[in-house]
Amino acid sequence: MSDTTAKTMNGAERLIRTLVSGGIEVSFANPGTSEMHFVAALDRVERMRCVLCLHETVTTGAADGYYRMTGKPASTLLHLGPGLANALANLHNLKRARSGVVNIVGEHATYHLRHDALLTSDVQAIAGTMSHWVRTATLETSLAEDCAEAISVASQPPGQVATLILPADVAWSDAVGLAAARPAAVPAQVSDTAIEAAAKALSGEGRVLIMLGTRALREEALLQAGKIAAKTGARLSAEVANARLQRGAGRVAIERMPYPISAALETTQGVTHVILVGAKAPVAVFAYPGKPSLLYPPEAEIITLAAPGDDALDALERLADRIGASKSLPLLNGRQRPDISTGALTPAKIGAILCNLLPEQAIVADESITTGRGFFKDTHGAAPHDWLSLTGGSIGEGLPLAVGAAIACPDRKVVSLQADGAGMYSLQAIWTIARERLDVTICIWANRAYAILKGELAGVGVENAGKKAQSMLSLGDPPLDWVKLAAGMGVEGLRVTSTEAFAEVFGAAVRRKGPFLIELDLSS
Ligand SMILES: Cc1ncc(C[n+]2csc(CCOP(=O)(O)OP(=O)(O)O)c2C)c(N)n1
Repeated sequence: MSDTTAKTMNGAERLIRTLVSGGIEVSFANPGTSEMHFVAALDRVERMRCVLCLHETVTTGAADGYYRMTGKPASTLLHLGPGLANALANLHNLKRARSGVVNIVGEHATYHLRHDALLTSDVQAIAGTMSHWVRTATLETSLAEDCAEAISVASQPPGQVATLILPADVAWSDAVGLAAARPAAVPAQVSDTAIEAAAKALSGEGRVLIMLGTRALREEALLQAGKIAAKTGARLSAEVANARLQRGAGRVAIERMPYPISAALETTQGVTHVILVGAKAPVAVFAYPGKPSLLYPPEAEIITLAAPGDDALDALERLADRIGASKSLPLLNGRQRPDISTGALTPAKIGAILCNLLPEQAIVADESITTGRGFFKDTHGAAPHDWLSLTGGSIGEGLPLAVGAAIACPDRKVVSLQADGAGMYSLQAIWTIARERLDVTICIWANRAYAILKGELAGVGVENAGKKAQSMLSLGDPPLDWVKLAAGMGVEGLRVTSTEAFAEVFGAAVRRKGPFLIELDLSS
């Protein structure tokens, strides 16, 4: 940076240089007029990779995938209030994943705002709903300092949303000064009191559930949790949806909290203590008439061993040590190779194929919804891999997550497991996958329905749904043609209708490098 400190440059260039010097080298962008100086400055700063996304929901979903895999924030570039509004659904998922991002939103020039031109809106208010920190840069203050602060905020463990609003005249005016982002705080060590409280619960008579989330789902932390479970008989569970779970053969066996309330309650029946490690105590995703919201006995004691931003590995190691579990043998998944030869193309067969053929160190971006209900269980014995799920329930993040993960980890295969309805929210991501030549195999579960909502209709107590109601849950007329949609965006693909064909095409797709889409016709 020193060579550029004294040089005159505009705010946009100063901003990009500050981002790069703060370790932010990827920007997921969808610019407009007010961001043109940022776009122009890209050619003057070498290390910034700017990834064009054709809808803003792709930018924030990709930034989430990138953070989950690198632990480093990316930046976005969004166009005024409407661009930010388009980005919010996946910003919500990103925030729920406890990821960090420097969310840059262009704004009208400061002197232009009072004229209420047609793209004017309350950007600060829109940003406030999904951000931990919002700042509008001004001509009077230092843009570099604002940017450095945004980077620091975004990097605070476990990760935060920092929104920096950039008026066009701040971007085009000269900006001086250098600012360095403060190093991110390291995850805090938990207190001895927290270790003692957890140890006491584990040594008592009761039934203990250990809920693991965030960093506690990484391989080494899971190993410690597995030792604690082996020693004490405590049950381990991940949350219903998890940002990144390291799993597969040779890693600690762990289930997720089931989505259906009755199944979740079965797993927590009789639990007297819930120990939280980077996770929240489980609650139902929705309320249903006559069913509880809490997914554990209300009288159970909740003990927080580690908050999501704390050092989960250290906490689990100390706890294992404290209770004498350091040498216990955890239950590990064995490598499984279920039969995949023939039979109808059912979800169970698909799960078996995934278990056999997921490549070692694959990154799975899972938005499978109904078709994929069993995939998590089906793939415990797959080769070791990372599993990313939809953390905020706002559908349309699967394909963008795949973009971010593939940019974060160019040497690993990304496998996108995608329900068709959810896929339509952000299919523009396929174009970015093609343009950036990302190593992603996309599997589309084409059941041509909002299948999950059929069950939800019954679940909330609606009996005898009429034709109009049923038609709201059908995507069959006209049928979506994903192979053509992908071809139209530069990605090759094939439709398969049999188990044999899926095994063959998926196997070939994951062996070669580069994008490929497989549409599985599950409509019959
Ligand atoms: C942003 C957003 N809009 C709407 C919903 C409500 N919703 C939940 S699931 C679903 C349909 C999912 O259909 P599909 O992706 O095809 O999955 P399937 O159940 O058929 O496997 C909808 C519309 C949501 N969760 N998020």
